[in-house]
Amino acid sequence: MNGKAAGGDEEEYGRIKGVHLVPEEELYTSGHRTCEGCESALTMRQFIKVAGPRTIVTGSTGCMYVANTSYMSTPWEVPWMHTQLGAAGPSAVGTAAALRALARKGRDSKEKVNVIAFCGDLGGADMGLSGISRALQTDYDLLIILYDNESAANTDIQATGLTTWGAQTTFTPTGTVDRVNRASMRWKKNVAAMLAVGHPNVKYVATACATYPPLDYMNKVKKALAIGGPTLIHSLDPCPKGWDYHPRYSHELGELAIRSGIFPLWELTNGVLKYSYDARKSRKPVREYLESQGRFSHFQQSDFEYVQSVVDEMWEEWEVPGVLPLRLSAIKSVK
Ligand SMILES: Cc1ncc(C[n+]2csc(CCOP(=O)(O)OP(=O)(O)O)c2C)c(N)n1
Ligand code: SF4
Ligand SMILES: [Mg+2]
Repeated sequence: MNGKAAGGDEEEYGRIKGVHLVPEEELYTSGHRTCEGCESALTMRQFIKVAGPRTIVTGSTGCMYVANTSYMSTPWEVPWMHTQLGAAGPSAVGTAAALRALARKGRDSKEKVNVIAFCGDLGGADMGLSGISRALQTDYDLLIILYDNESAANTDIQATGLTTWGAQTTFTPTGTVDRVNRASMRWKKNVAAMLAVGHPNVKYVATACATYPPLDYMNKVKKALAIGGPTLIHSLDPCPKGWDYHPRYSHELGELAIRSGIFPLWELTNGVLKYSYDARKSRKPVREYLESQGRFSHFQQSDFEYVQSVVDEMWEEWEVPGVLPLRLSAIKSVK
C-alpha cells in the first residue's frame, strides 16, 4: 500500500464525523453562474473543501466549466485548468506525471499535492471513457469525479448514456407516435461498476450524492485521496433545469434517488464492497422519485411499473445487488 491508508479503517483517513467538523475554508466560492439549486456546484464545493488548498483541479467542458468561468470570473481558489470534453483522464495523468517529474528533480515542496479531475456524464461516461480507463491503469495518485446530471446539460439537455430510461430531453422528446421516445429506452450505463470491475488494481471506486447520506460524499473524497493511486467517484447530481423541478427540491431528489434504489450507493475499497445505503433492506417506490420531475411527466402506469421492475431486479436478482448484473445460477458450461 506504499505506506498509505489501507482504506478499510475509518480512522486512517480521518473520517468527518459531524457537520461541525467540515472544513470552514471555502475554495469554491461565489462568482459562479450555475442555476439556482444546482447540485453539481455543491459536488464541486464539497470536494475541494475536503481536498484543501494543495490541490490542482482539471475539469472537462460542460456546465461545471462554462458556468464556472464565464466573463473572466471563477469561483475556484485553487489552480484550475479547463480540459477538452473527453479528456478528464489524460489531463489528470499529465498533471500527476508533471508533479512526479518535479519531485524527481527535487523541485517539489515534499508536501502532497492532490490531483482531481472532474467530468460530466457525457464527457466522462460516454466520450472520455477510454481516457479514464487508461488513467485507472496507471500508478499515479489521482482522483476522477464523474458528476452526473444525466444529460449534456450545458448544451441544453441532450440525452447521454447515463440518462434515466424514458426521460424527456431535447434529443428524446415525447411524441404522438412514441410517447416514450425510442432512443431513451435503454437502462442507465452502469459506469462505476464497469470501471471498478474492469480495473481490479484500482483501490477505491465509489458512487455518491453530495447531500445524502449527510457527509457521505465528502468522506468518500477524503478516503479516495488517502488511499491513493488512481481512484474514481461517480456522483448523482440533481439538475433543476434538465430534470424540470423547483430548485428547492434538489436535496430531496438526491435522497429519493438513493432511497428508491434507482441509484445504488456503494464503495469498493481494496475489493471489499460496502453499501452506503442498503436498498435491499428497504426501498421507497421509484414512482415518488419519477413523479417529482417534469422530464417524466409523459409517463403512464406501465412506464412506472417497468422502471420499478428493473430496480427490483437490480436489488433482488443481481448476483451483487445494485452493482453486478450477473446471475451465477444461470451460468452454463459447454458440455
Ligand atoms: C468534442 C466536443 N464535442 C462537443 C462539444 C460541445 N459541448 C460542450 S459541453 C457539452 C455537454 C457536456 O455534457 P456533460 O459532460 O454531461 O456535462 P454537463 O454539461 O452536463 O455539465 C457539449 C456536447 C465540445 N465542447 N467538444
Ligand atoms: S443546467 Fe443543471 S448542471 Fe447546469 S448549471 Fe444548471 S442546474 Fe447545474
Ligand atoms: Mg451532464
